[in-house]
Amino acid sequence: MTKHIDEAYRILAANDRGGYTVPTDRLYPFQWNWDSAFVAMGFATYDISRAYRELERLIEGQWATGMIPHIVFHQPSDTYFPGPDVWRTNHSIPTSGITQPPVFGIALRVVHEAALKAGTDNAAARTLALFHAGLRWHRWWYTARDPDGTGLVALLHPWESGSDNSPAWDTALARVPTTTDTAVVRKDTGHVDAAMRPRDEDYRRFIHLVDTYAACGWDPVRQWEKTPFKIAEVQTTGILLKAGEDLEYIAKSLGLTAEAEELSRYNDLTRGALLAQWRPALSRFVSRDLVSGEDIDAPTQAGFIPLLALDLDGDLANAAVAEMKLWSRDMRVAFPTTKPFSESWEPKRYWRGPAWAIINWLLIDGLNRNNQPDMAEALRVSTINAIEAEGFAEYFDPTTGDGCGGLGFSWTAAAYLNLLQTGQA
Ligand code: 9WN
Repeated sequence: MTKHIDEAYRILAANDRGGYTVPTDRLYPFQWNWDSAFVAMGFATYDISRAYRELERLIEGQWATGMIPHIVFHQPSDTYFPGPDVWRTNHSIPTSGITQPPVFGIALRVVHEAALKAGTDNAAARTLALFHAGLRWHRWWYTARDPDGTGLVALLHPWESGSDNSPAWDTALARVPTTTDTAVVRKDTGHVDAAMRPRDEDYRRFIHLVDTYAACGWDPVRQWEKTPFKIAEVQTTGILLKAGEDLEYIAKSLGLTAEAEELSRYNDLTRGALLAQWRPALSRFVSRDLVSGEDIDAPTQAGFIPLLALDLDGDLANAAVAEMKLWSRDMRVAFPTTKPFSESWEPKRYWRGPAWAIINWLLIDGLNRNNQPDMAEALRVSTINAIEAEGFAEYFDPTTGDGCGGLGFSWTAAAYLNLLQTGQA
């Protein structure tokens, strides 16, 4: 165990580019939004000042609208596509033009509480500045990505989900043309096996959407009108609600009454909306395609992420867990991101089947919240064992346990440190 803890520290140090952490060398040479939030929670287990720094560097990229972009291009690199020239966002620090799941608020509470416990210098001031950035981002979600006030927030690009090529997008993405104004010159397949990555056709559609939004001048209202891809999504909304609860908690602890009330209103709205996405026949939550108006019933991990932010009735939680057990049965490593042996299941292809340590982390927290300690513990042990056997891989083939994708991965190191600590609690 000590050997692996040291290796986790070594990876986080090796991926440090000056106060921010790249997901892994070369394949992802910039600062990614939700990666950094997980990484900050990893740092919070042993270096609280560095944990704050990770979040502070991320918000250097925050837009005037409040959006925190999915990539901040602090320094140039030619090992990743698409770079700033494709995004054309004209931000003073180059950034992408889309966002990613708002794990930030969850991370901020973890860092804040660790700082209070350790008596870290300047903790209150550092938390306060980050809290305001987080609140501005949540306001952006509720205006730009839920203009009708439904309580569910929408994604306008598969990359915003963090689960880029999930089967959940297949139907909606098929409506997006494969034509692009930009040359698609992939770099990812030069770093890892193409069979583990999204297909070329997916990339062409991803870039078509980037071209469309660049042509809208990245104006949220124009994008909302123009987009052929608009998904009210339960994984992101579940994360937003948990982060909203954590920001509300911080607001109360800092005596920010008006801000706490504002967050509480958002949270109440979303809690009801998310609960309404439960489908008893499927024993999970479903997203909605806002272009077709239809439920997205593709069986993916996203259907269980709302447990993170909801206190479900016992029957409902038991039904979700029974379904999760069914998906995990006979898997060497849980939790598969697509239901095993379903039509779209591909155990090695990125978000179409593999198990990811950070997804497990969110699921474990959701299971514990909903009084399911046995399943939570099984998943925690399964994740730790996979990492100790295969190293800090980007993700794992659930059927064989093989580590896949990039190696020396920052969020896998952070997950390992966090999951060890959860077990000691
Ligand atoms: C696009 C960095 C990121 C993760 C995402 C993961 C992958 C990027 C890509 O890598 O996405 O954002 O180029 O494939 O899907 O979750 O944040 O680790």
